[in-house]
Formats: sequence, structure tokens, C-alpha cells
Amino acid sequence: MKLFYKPGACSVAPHIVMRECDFDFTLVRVDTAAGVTERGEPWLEINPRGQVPALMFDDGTLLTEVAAITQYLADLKPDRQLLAEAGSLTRYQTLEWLSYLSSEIHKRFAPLFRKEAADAYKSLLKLQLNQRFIDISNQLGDKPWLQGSRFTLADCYLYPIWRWATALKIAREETDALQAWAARVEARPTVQAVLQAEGIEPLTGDERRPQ
Ligand SMILES: N[C@@H](CCC(=O)N[C@@H](CS)C(=O)NCC(=O)O)C(=O)O
Repeated sequence: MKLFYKPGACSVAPHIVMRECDFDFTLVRVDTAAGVTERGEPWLEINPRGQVPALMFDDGTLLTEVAAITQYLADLKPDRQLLAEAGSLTRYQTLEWLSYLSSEIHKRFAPLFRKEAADAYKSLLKLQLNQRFIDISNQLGDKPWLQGSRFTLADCYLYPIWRWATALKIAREETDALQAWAARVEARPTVQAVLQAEGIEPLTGDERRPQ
């Protein structure tokens, strides 16, 4: 399998899943702005939707969307318990998180990275995001992971999103639980491997990362 990614983008989520599940895969970096992969292939010919992540199978079939790719991968390796079995409420609570993160959080970030978006609109988005992150932090509370004692797809997806929030200085107050969670995420060897492979920095220094 090939995972098309952009460093630090939402493709970090399936990248973490790939490593948590020990898949044999090839990473292919995409410059979405230039519309070309690191191999010089026109990106829109591979993925007409133009976005990362995209997962390509050996026969050339493409699967896109963070929620679909991560569920597919997790279901191939149920023993990793990133997604509970079909029929269990826990599974649908993970899907609830994926849906919420995708529709209510992830998409609010896109205009914040665009010069042409009006400042008043950006301020509104930041206000809304700020409140949602405080809420997520409150939901986390003392739990190690979003759904309790088990690291799931929900944590994999929230991690790149929380990185953008940190970069844009959103929700720096009242989010201690989220900040502690990020340190736990970054203590995972799989996440460290992702950061290294993508050439991106952790949010938390060694002194803040639990050993
Ligand atoms: N709904 C898509 C969103 C994907 C998305 O927004 N990807 C961004 C990176 S986080 C991207 O490729 N942006 C470049 C572009 O839109 O040109 C998913 O869940 O995978």
C-alpha cells in the first residue's frame, strides 16, 4: 500500500494508524499546492479530489478520507483495538468522534490557512474552535485517551488537528488535559516514528513527555 501524505496535514492520522498496525507501506509526499508528488507525478491524475490523505492499493485502487482510511486499516488489524468490533457501542462512539472531528473541527481550520479569507470570518472560526477544544479538554479530564483507557482512531485524528490549534495559538487556556494528552500521544513510539518520517517537530519537549 502507498500512503500519500503532506507533512503535518490530516494525513498524520492514517500514518499513525499504519504504524500502530505494523503495516508494510510506502509513504509518498504530495505538494498539493504545486499539484505534484515527490516522484513528479501529477497529483490530480492520482486523486482528482486533490487532497491528502489517499491510500493506494497494489492494484491501483484509491481510498480517500481520513475516516474511511483509518476505519479500513483498523478493521484489518482488530487485535490492535484502535476500533472496537461491529455492533459494540464503543465502535460507534469512535465513529462519533471521527464524524465530529471531521465536520465540526477539521473543516473549520482550512480558511485559517488561507490569505484570502476575511479576518472577521477567521476570528469567528477561532472563537468557535476555542470553545470546542475547551469542551474536548473537559471531556478528556483525567482519562488518558479520548475514549478512556484505550488509544483509538479518535486520538489518531485529533492529534494533527491539535497540532494546528497549537501552531495557530488557539485554545491555549483551559486545555491542560488536552496538552497532557498530546504529551502522551507523542510518547508513543509509533507517533515518534511518524514525526521523524514526515520531518515535523513534536509539540512537547522531552521534559514534558511521560516516559
Ligand atoms: N475530508 C477530507 C479532508 C482532507 C483535507 O482537508 N486535506 C487537506 C490537508 S489536511 C489537503 O489536502 N489540503 C490541500 C488542498 O485542499 O489542496 C478527509 O477527511 O480526508
